Amino acid sequence: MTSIKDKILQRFLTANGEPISGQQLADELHVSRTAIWKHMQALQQDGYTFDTVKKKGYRLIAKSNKLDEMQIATHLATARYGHKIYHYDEVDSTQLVAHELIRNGAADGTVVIAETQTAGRGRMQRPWDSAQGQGVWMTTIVRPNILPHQAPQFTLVTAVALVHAMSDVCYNFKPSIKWPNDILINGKKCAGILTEMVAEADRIQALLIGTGINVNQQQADFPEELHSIATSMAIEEGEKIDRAIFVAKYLGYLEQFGDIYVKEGFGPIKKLWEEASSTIGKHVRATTLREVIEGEAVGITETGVLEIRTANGEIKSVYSADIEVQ
Ligand code: BT5
Repeated sequence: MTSIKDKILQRFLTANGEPISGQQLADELHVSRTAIWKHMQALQQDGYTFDTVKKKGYRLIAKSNKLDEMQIATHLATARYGHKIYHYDEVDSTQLVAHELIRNGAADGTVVIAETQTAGRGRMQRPWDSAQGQGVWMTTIVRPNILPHQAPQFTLVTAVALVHAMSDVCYNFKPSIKWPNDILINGKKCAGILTEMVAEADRIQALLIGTGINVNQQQADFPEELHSIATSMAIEEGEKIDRAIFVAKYLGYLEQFGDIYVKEGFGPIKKLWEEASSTIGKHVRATTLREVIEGEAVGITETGVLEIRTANGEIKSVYSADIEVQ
């Protein structure tokens, strides 16, 4: 249930800068003016700035920098995804919080977002740099009716959703997908996807779609070791991006493409994926847990597996790997 404080915020976020009086809010929400005043104080502590317009009431003049539920909700146009958002200032990892929520029965489309993570991680427990307030460090819990072996395909569904959302809010670059889980802009990594699953032998209980998206960092915000390989949407766009609008768009595409995938299979997603990929046709070096495979990335299969043609003409299937594009 939406709290009174959130309802007040919602009114201001959709008032387009017009003033709203305390009395009007009190009447609409059936609470006292003192209660309204207390909630306004709390909103100011959260980072929202209001001024008072004589005889007319309060006006929202600056939003908080935080990626809280209400800011996303104002832009959200989904049937399920993002209807429940857990927002934190700091967590160890949004994946760990999501695991706990799944144990407690969290619904399809539940989202966990943090302003920063102290133990954000990539695949194989690699550290993930999660600059305070600058990115989208987020896990979406999805409960698709698919089999456990299909889970990696959801990483590709997510990648397609991310590039579509980025292209909706940015105009100065074209993001591309590096198989399987990276989004690149001008050759540098702007986002990474970590898909985890809670499953029984023949049934998925839930997928945890972790997305680390560099949104508003400047080059100096990245640690030294990432300078040559990482970038952000703001660096490439040349201006700051509204994270809430971006997240709402991403959730919209994730729900849309996820539903298409569950209903129609991987075919329609494969087409969108190929349009956005920068891996196909390139000479690549794939490091899997067992071997290193070098050759031309010729395509992905109907199930999302990468196929590489080696120097002796053999086609090798790669299910999971780190890819260097040469
Ligand atoms: C990934 O792993 O790319 C998946 C990253 C997923 C992070 C999200 S954040 C929300 C959710 N909660 C979590 O704890 N995780 C998820 P991988 O392909 O293994 O890439 C990891 C590598 O990317 C590291 O070894 C670094 O080289 C590099 N890296 C780390 N932080 C980065 C950043 N902010 N931007 C670009 N590259 C980064």
